[in-house]
Amino acid sequence: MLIPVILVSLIAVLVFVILVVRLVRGRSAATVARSEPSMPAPEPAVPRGEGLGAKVRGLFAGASAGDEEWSALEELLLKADVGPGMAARMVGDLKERYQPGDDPASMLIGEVESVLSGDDVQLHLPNDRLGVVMVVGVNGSGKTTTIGKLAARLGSEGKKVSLAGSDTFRAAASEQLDVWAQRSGAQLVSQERGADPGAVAFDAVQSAKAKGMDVLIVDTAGRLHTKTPLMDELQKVRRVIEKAAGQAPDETLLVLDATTGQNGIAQARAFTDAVEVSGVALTKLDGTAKGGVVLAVREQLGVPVKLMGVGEGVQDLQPFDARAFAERLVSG
Ligand SMILES: Nc1nc2c(ncn2[C@@H]2O[C@H](COP(=O)(O)OP(=O)(O)O)[C@@H](O)[C@H]2O)c(=O)[nH]1
Ligand SMILES: [Mg+2]
Repeated sequence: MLIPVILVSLIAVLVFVILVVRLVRGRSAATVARSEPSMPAPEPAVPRGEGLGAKVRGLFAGASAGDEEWSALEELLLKADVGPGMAARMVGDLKERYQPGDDPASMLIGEVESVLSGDDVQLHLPNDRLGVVMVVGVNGSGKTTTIGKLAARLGSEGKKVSLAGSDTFRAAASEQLDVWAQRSGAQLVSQERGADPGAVAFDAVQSAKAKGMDVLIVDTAGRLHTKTPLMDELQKVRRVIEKAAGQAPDETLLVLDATTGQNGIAQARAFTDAVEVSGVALTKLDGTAKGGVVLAVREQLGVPVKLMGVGEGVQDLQPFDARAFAERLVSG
């Protein structure tokens, strides 16, 4: 009687032990399976790297895209000099459209492109009279270089180009402009250092008109933008051009160094307050700078980028292209 009872009890204990062991094994196997990626990640449309795109993709690599990820994305955009208003707007747009599995870096490229693609990026120059382009910006931003490249481009389109050396403040300014005039086949009007910048502009307009030139590009001084006399001087040059040419400059280009970051906003505002800026030429995009500041300038001042400087050579000037810019900014 006792033996069968013991036997049944033993079998019951054995079955119980086997069941427990199986359960524990199954659990740990499930844990291992969960911690390993079940599928290889799809190949991204944008190459991996240390750029903004790689960081954004890293952010969204986890399972969820919650408030934390979105505010981290906003933080990344701020670090890229995109500016607070624009960063908030872009994050808001992306948040609305994002679906799990989407590539956030590709979406960001599309977003930047769509923010900028409605802009009028053409230079509006007349065909039937002298067109005047006034170029402003702080020292070293790349005004003279950009003028040289632009002169070469217009020249290659068959236009007769004149340059005015209204940066009479710096000693080497007119020699540098002269080098660019020769390189680009443009005619130069300049005077000695310290001459009145307005007088140079006036002479240059008269001379260009008399010679039947198509375009006159006016170089200006760019010493520190915080000093009011420079802005007064630029306003005067603009008035003189208006008087001599019969109308305001057809284009007033603000040259902005892409590496200046948020400082670029303060600079841009000082110039747009003083003279009517019609477009930005963003220089030094061939370096490490990605030019996120353009989005901030675009948002806060409403001025479109029309030209991109991508090097020091005569050919290194490109018309602004929203898609190319967006790709450069995000995937760098
Ligand atoms: N790498 C690079 N250098 C540039 C570019 N544009 C201008 N520079 C350089 O920036 C420096 C200042 O340019 P400059 O035209 O003299 O500036 P300005 O003082 O505004 O007339 C020069 O050494 C130029 O060669 C650009 O697009 N890329
Ligand atoms: Mg210069």
